[in-house]
Amino acid sequence: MGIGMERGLNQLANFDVRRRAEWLALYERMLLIRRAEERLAKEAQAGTLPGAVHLYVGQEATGVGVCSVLDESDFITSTHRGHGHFLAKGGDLNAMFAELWGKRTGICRGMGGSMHVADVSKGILGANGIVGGGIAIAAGAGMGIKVAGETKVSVCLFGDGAANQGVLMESLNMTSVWSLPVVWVLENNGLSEFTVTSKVTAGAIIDRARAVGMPAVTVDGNDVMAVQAAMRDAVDRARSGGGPSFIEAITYRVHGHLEAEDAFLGGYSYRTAEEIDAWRTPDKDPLLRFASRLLAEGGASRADIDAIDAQVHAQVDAAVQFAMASDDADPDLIFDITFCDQRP
Ligand SMILES: Cc1ncc(C[n+]2csc(CCOP(=O)(O)OP(=O)(O)O)c2C)c(N)n1
Repeated sequence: MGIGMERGLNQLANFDVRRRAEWLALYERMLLIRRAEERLAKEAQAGTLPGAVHLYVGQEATGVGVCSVLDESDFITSTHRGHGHFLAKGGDLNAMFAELWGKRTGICRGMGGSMHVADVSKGILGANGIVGGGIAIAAGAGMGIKVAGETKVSVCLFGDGAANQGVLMESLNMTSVWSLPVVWVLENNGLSEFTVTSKVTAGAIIDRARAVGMPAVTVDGNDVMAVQAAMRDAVDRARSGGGPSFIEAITYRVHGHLEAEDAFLGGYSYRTAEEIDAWRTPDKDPLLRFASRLLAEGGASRADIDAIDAQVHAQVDAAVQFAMASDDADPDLIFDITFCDQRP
């Protein structure tokens, strides 16, 4: 074999090794979100988890694909369904669980709970109990980046229900006019709480971005590689001064709007069991799909996948133990945090 050919084969082998590691890391992150949330569902059902939780199960490929092309210093804003975004952007599982259990070791010292997980040191500007609450924050973060002359990116993850908040049109317009480094990621799961979004939404949401001259694409939000590719284009555009972009990721929420939603619904149902099952199949579920691709094209073996599963299970168990063993949040903190040192 000639030296040139040998070098070529080595390069190919290096590329494959790198790709295998990158793909396994994507799979591991999606699985961490899935297993963490399945555990939360179990704890909620057993009555051992306080408060309401809105789970991201089924949408993991969107959050992970989006965050896989971001640096730690880039910003994301999130939603009430924010655990997956937090973990995808590198948030700490122990600190997130402790936050959900209302403990001092929580990422917000137990004062925020599930709908307010945030870690500004990792660019996670926060989940948000106000639907659409992250939209203007993301636009503002983009403005801050531009004023500071930085090459960072601000990403807004929001739902199709949130798209009907007026602030979206204002923010799309301003980020477009001022060419701000913002990526708008619509996680279109077709549902807004207990309402099918198409019943309350005129036209296609993506056209609202096109109306302000913004590049906009629709991708399969359950295909982590498709999301990653669209994000790469959008982030390159934003970092190089090309302004905002809009990505619509088509996905589906497999769990209820919140755990134990039946207690709210009182017998009413807004979707069928068949519809939910259709999104759990190997050709729809983001984890099953990516596991097949890893085995077929990514150089991974069944043993690699099983090893990740075992490691993730252990990580989730350890996080529950950490949360439960931590001290409860200090109620006195409310005066330092909420009222900025202004004690009554
Ligand atoms: C300002 C505001 N209005 C209404 C609600 C109640 N609410 C909570 S979630 C939700 C629907 C959100 O749908 P979407 O943005 O598509 O997100 P998804 O739940 O599908 O992730 C509504 C109306 C709220 N939390 N805040």
